[in-house]
Amino acid sequence: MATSNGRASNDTTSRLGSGGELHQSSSAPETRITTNHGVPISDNQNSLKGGQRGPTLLEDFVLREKIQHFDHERIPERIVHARGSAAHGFFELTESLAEFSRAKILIEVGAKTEVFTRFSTVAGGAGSVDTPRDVRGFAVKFYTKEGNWDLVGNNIPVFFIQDAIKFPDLIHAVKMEADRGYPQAASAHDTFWDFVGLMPESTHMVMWAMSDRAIPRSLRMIEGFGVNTFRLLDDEGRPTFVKFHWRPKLGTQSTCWDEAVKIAGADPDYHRRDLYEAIDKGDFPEWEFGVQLLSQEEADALPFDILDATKLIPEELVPIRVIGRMVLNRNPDNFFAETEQVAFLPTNLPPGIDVSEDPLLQGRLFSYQDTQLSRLGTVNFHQLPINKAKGCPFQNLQRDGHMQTQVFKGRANYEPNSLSESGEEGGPREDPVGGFRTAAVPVEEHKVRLRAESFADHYSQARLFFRSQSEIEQAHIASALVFELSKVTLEHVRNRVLANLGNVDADLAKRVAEGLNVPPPKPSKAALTPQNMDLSPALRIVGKYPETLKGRAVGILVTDGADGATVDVVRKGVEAEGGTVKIVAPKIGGVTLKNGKILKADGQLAGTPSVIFDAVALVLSQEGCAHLLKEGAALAFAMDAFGHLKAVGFTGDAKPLLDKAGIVADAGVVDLALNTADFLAAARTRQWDRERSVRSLA
Ligand code: HDE
Repeated sequence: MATSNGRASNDTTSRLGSGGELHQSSSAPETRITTNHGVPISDNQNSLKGGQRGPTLLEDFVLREKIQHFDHERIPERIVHARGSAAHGFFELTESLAEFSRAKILIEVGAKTEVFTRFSTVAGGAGSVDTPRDVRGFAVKFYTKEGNWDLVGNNIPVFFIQDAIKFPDLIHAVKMEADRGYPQAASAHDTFWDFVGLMPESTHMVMWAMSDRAIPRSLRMIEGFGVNTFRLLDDEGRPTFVKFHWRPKLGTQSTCWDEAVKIAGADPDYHRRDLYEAIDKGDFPEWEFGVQLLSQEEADALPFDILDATKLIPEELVPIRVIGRMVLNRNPDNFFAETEQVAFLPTNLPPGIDVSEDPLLQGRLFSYQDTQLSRLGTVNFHQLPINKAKGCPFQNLQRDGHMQTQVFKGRANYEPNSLSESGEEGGPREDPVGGFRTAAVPVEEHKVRLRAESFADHYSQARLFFRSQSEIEQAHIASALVFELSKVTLEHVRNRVLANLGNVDADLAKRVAEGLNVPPPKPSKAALTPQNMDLSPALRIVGKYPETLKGRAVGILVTDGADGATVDVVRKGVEAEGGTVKIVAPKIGGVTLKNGKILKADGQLAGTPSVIFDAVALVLSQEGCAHLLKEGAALAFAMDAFGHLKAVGFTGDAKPLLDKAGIVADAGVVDLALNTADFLAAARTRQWDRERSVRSLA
């Protein structure tokens, strides 16, 4: 019997009635598809028509509701930080700050607070790629007992601008150009460099943006910073300035620029997948949480203004005190409901944590609440599950608004009121002692539109950052500047940036000018003569964290006839250090090893390039290698791994492929038959000594 969807009616329970007629009873209510209003649907395959080939009928509310909901599923993406990836987890306080703050989350050692953390790029749209050269957002929502605390930071401790009023200009300049709609997710274009060249205050951040910090290997391997200066307040309201820091247990690691570009093509979701898969397999990323604390006197004694977001406080001047840890241990259940709808507000501050007069932060205090209204479409976005305060009750006398999900009882929607049964004052009231209080700091009395004189030094810390870098990292900064400025079509823009670089470091300006093959212009006029600050090695990446395979991935390329024992030794060594091994083969079905066993592949060669791994091993048979010599993807696999300074392990039969790929012997190219330990040691880091032999650096 033809049924509505052409399928045998085996999808409902059929039974014969007393008269022998066929009854089809419906499936259990909780398993039925319904309309959004609970009406069970009989057919989700066909719209209602006038006859099998007739017109669809307007009365088909099932079709109309479904299509109409679909038409309105997208909401405006974030105006910046549109592309993000997030996870749930917990924060645990390991050392009390009771001496400085009354915030329970900073006092109760051992207490665990639920968090939701969203990492993001800044410039690209929601559908752009994970590995552009860009800042990474590092936003943490702590669901504390005293209300949500949103620490909305970045993976770079300073920012491009000093005053919030310039933020729309900065973002307009860095995003795709207004007339042509490109480039997507890139700073290497005219408008960005025109803007930063005209804003010397951005120079320090430009150094960071051109450093390897902006091309992270993984979101699990980035540092985080609150950027702005905040205050802690103790019970008596005594303020202490504070800077917040996140330090990844896996260490900070970056890619090479060429690698980042290729990853963007091979796997636009590289960071999102890396975070999701690590958590999914129980490899939970963890960060230490640290603070830099200083009194007003200590702040006044510094040679820069801590209210200026283009300045950092070198750790060598004010050490970072580790007081807690964050572990991300659960993936979102639904990307849109959680990662897209989460709303971070720097104004979400529990009692005992307060803002400072940093003009950048001051502007942020307005912007986030405001932007959620257009993005989430209601003043009640705090009632969405992901935004709802969890660790505490929330009540007040605010009412109504779109999507009001709370059903308030009684008439008292104002305060004070005396409408409770007993006639006394009823409903929630302010708490002068336990409620949030602002630091009672003095403010000047004149209204002015002025930039503080103490903000005028735009080059000393840019110089500090550049000169504190290792030689390798300095070369990467210079090369990134050459790459980016080579994409600038306006000579006067390039020259202005070069002139500013002349105030950072004359040698840097010279190297970049040579890289562009243009004469280095005179340094631009600096408002204040740049000072040589004591270097801060803590600002480096290279050499700052232990070399490790933990959280890293090694790709083993195999062919038929490969030696299974070699694969096993490499796999065991990598996994023993907390790394992951993926088997890559010409076909996804895998290969037949020398011993006749089948080794399944995790990835097919053409779709699993070496750029997604931290190190590679080529375990090939002679015949298998002969085949791969004609396979471009295999050559690229080997060449890119070598070119990206990765360890390359190989079996003797793989030598022809290494030779054709131009791979020459060095400490990172290891014959696995001789010594797997050397391969594992090399795989824990990048072969920096190789770099100058594989690419010209500025
Ligand atoms: Fe943001 N920023 N920002 N920002 N920001 C936003 O709010 C803003 C700045 C940061 O994963 C927006 O919800 C102003 C610094 C992150 O959802 C918006 C200024 C830092 C995220 C906004 C800044 C940040 C945002 C857009 C200059 C590091 C993503 C979407 C004064 C401390 C949060 C949104 C998430 C998002 C305003 C500069 C971090 C437009 C006005 C500095 C991590 O409100």
